[in-house]
Amino acid sequence: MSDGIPTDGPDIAVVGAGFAGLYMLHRLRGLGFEALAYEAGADVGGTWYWNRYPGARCDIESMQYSYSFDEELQQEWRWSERFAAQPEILAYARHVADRFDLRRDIRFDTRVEAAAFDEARDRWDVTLSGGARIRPRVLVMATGCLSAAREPAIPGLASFAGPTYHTGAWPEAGVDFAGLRVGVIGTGSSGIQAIPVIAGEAAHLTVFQRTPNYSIPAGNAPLDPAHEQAWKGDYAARRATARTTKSGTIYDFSPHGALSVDEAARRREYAARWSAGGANFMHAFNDLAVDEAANETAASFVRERIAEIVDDPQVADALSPRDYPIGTKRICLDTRYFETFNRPNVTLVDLRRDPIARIEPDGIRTAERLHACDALVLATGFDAMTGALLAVDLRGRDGETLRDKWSAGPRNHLGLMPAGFPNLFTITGPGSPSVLSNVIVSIEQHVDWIAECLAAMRERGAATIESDRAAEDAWVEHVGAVAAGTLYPRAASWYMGANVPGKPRVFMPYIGGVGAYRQQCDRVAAAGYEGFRFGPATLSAAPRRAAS
Ligand code: N01
Repeated sequence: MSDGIPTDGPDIAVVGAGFAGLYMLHRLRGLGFEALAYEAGADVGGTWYWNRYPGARCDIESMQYSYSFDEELQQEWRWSERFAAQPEILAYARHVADRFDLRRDIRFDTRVEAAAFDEARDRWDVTLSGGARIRPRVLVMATGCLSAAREPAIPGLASFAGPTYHTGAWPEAGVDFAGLRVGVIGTGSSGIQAIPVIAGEAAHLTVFQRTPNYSIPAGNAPLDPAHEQAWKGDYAARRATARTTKSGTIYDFSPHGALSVDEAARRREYAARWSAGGANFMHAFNDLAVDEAANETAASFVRERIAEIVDDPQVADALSPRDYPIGTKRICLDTRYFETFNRPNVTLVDLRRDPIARIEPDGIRTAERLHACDALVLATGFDAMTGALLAVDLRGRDGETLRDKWSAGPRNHLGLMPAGFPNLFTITGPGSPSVLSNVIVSIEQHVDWIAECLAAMRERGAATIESDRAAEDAWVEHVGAVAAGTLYPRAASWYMGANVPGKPRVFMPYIGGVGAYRQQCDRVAAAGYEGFRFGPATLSAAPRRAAS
């Protein structure tokens, strides 16, 4: 396949072997399709393969952040902590790959670089790293929402004399910060998790913060065996409930609005949830995402806790978010994050007051002075949701590029398929609940929908499926309208594309909720894939069954 002459390759190509790619491969195999996955990394795990930075940990509880598709799998796997750390989640992904014998159909260290739809053959012409080409009928993008790491455009970054690490592409061998002066740029979820751990290792840590973030104590602890048993004894029913919720996660949802109770009751509720830890805090009242005054009660409660925890009032003030509603950027969960700023070896640089001028060989120069660093950590996030998709040169009908099609923001039907790109599915793509949900719940729903759609295609003898432009227009409008009814667009967040210079400001995920979204997808399928069009098989494009 390396001579540049297109060969057929698998019938279905899955791009990525993270949680989405692994389950997609398993489902396709179960349906008798011939599929291969192509993975840029050397192993499975996706985001949990690349994000090995110190302190990396899930912010959804272990008993909920796992696959539900196999009862034996969910019964046999044992999580050790309430919130699993990256090595354990990666071990879980590896276990799944081995248990279901998926590795034989994954091509590692292979990046999908380009894919053009060949209208004469109804096949994708896909170029892999190294120049090999394959011609699958169907392309499933399981590329993840937070997988295109973003380096900041700070002058002089390349001139830094010491090593520079990005949290989203951490060295497999780990990094020893002992005795070093470390600079961390960025205080999103990644920075907030890494900072306390690096502070414990480094001689000195300087944190460069542009925007302070709301963070709630995770309350992580060894997993309580009684809690584990309660879940495992009732797993199927709890998973079914989770699928009907807004975020695909069971929380202690309050039926009350924040302003419907008096201040003392409100504070009691916040205090109880703050000490229990976790994102349950954000469900203390049912209107925090939509009512500004309600939201402010939660935001000010967090600011008060920061002021209590941090010894230096000036530092506490700089760490206190004020200019966007709580929860409209992904809420962070931490382990002694604010406490870290009481350590004598930690300095906070408030970039809003003292901005970075440039990076020099010896460190970071702000308007006021040079902050000497031996190593730099970029916790600067991702070109989220669209970055990994647009990193592949995707061309649909008439040679239209996805980059052009999405130049004013992502467009697709149901978050599953852009019009003009037949047989191209996106798992947890923009326009679907994806990053606003327990992503494994959303992955399972998308994979099941796509698998059943492909089976329906086979049944009909169709060669192609593609979404209608009118259906796409209606969906994009709906996604925008639902977001506009919330406080989310108020924050300059990566949900809005605001962290990438020049990226269109569009609220990308679907905020209508996992339960409501699933119903819409199911309704579309039950109505014969309403809003999608099947194309007839041509001789060269007839669907194939796997030999096995
Ligand atoms: O990235 P981010 P992340 N100069 O984009 C700063 C998931 N996740 O990797 O806000 C100075 O949130 C930037 O500042 P500002 C989770 O969904 C989950 O932390 O743009 N600073 C910000 O502080 C999360 O939301 C888990 O002003 C610059 C930071 O870098 C998502 O991934 C763990 C800068 C980037 O924050 C992304 O989180 C980790 C510059 N030029 C991640 N450019 C868990 O499950 C950027 N910044 C717990």
